[in-house]
Amino acid sequence: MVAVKDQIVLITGASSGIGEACARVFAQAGAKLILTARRQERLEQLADQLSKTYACELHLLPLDVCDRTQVQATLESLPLPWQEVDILINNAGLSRGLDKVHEASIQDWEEMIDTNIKGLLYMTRSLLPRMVSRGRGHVINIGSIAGHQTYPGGSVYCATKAAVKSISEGLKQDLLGTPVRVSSVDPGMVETDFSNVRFRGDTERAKKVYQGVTPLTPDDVADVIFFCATRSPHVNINEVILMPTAQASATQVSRQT
Ligand code: NDP
Ligand code: 8X3
Repeated sequence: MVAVKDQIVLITGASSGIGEACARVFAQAGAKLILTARRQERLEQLADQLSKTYACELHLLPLDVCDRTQVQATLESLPLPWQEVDILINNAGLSRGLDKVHEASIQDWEEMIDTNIKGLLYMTRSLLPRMVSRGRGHVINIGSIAGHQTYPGGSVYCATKAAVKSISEGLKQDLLGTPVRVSSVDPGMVETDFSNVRFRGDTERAKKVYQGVTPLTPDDVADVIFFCATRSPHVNINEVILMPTAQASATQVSRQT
């Protein structure tokens, strides 16, 4: 196992769910964290807890990953001690709606494509050159089982996660011959704000997604991400698919009634 102590880890979508759980795991292990998301106050609350509990070094970067100009400008002007990012965790992402293509909102599609695909690419394009020139780095993309299997009403969200899968595979090929690693961590059902965001605050509908099931927790996923990040430098975990024991595929879930 390789220690992440004093490594700089940049986590997108650190204000909630899987990203927040990653922040805790890496903070506990002594990493230096750059935490990004749009909701600055949530980042500040998390930073406050982490610095009190783990005394870790933190840099907060309120950022909309969809805003290409903002992403480029912000990452180009990172303060000197934070410029050498060792691990990029591309976690920011969302789903909107669960509608048939002929009925869905085009605005919802744009938001998912802009965040899950273009946002991930902007972050990667900004940070990867320095990893390559330095000869050290790791990009960890959060995909989904939705990138492996399409489910009814999920065509565009699933397409965005299939794109993440292709981008991870392509990156692995592009980076061949460099020491920079690429992993894709692809979870099934994880209980976070994800369904609340998908159903725009309809908490009853969101709760039903996890009814009668023990879903994955954000910590379960953060554990796997941490595992990928801490292998020996010659080991690249390409892809991990994890799902609750009570889930067999995107559409097959065993519920206790
Ligand atoms: P949450 O809704 O809890 O977290 C999503 C995070 O993404 C938030 O921190 C949010 O921060 C951030 N985010 C969303 N849009 C943007 C944006 N434009 N710019 C910057 N940050 C943004 O959901 P999860 O933790 O579940 O989701 C994390 C990732 O895991 C996503 O990529 C999701 O697709 C994936 N995933 C989730 C699964 C699940 O069942 N929950 C299963 C498989 C994959 P803010 O709003 O403050 O900007
Ligand atoms: C999130 C999991 O199955 O709701 O990516 O798409 S699923």
